[in-house]
This record gives sequence, C-alpha cells and structure tokens, in this order.
Amino acid sequence: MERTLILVKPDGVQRGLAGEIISRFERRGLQLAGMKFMQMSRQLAEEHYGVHKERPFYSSLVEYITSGPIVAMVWQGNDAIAAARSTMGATNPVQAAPGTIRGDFGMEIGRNLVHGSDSPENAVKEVNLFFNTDELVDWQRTNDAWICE
Ligand code: IDP
Ligand code: MG
Repeated sequence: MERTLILVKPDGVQRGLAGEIISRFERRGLQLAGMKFMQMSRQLAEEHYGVHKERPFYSSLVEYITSGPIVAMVWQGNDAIAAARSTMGATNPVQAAPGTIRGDFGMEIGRNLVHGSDSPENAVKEVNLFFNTDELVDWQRTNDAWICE
C-alpha cells in the first residue's frame, strides 16, 4: 500500500476544476486518506519545490503555487504513486495524452493543474510536509474487493 501527495494547483481551483480533478482519482480506484483546502505559504512552497531551486522556472513556480488556494490530498492504494501520475499525464500538458488531467485541461507547462509525488521517498516527505498524522484517516472502503484482487 502506497500513499501519494496530490495537489490541485491554483489554476485548477480558479478554473472550477477541483471537483473534476478529484473525481478522476476517486473513479480510478485510489482511496482518499486526507484532504484540505489551503493556501501555501512561500516557505512551504520553497520547501516543497526545493529540488527545483536552481532551475530557471523556480521563482515563477513558487509564485504560481502560492498565487491562490489549492486542494491538498493524500491518496492511497497499490502503486498509488504511478497510478496517480498516469492519471495526471505528462508534466507538459501539450505532451500529455488525451484522457489525462493535464491532457484534457492544460495548454502550458507553467499551468499544469496538478501535482503528484514522483517516488516513494518523496511521497513520504511530501505527505509529512502537508499533513499531520492525525489529519490522515485510516478507513475501510466497503467496495475494496471490486477494485483490488
Ligand atoms: P511534475 O509536476 O510532473 O512532477 P517536475 O519536473 O517535478 O514535474 O516540475 C515541477 C513543476 O514545475 C511542474 O509541474 C510545473 O508546474 C513546473 N515546471 C516544470 N518545468 C517547467 C518549465 O520548463 N517551465 C515552467 N514551469 C515548469
Ligand atoms: Mg515532480
């Protein structure tokens, strides 16, 4: 069982796509473990995107992610990280396959609607950065046997 941090970025919220985006993870069969509506501080953004500090787009990325509210979520399941990333689509929406979130709703890499952890190590770090343990819910989904063999 893996957990992954998913964010509906400010463009997703502002465009009224939060429900649509959440729904795609839900319908896929991922299980929700935590969710909050919040606005990221600059400090949180700099920590979250610390690996990109030297990249030319870093300052605009921090501006973008702090520019409005986001929906932060933890989704879990077998291979949750890879499953979530395939539901999201490629980083650049122009290259993202139709049927993915970015491929269906995005036009530019700097407005790509959604974040998802990219590895088990980063997922643990990111989940802990956004959520306290008491904000994550351990619950039994009654239709699990129809999603997981
Ligand atoms: P990911 O979100 O698909 O994991 P990363 O390479 O980790 O992609 O980049 C983090 C975020 O930084 C992207 O989702 C996107 O918002 C932004 N980003 C990445 N590359 C560029 C770029 O070349 N120009 C502008 N923004 C970028
Ligand atoms: Mg990434």
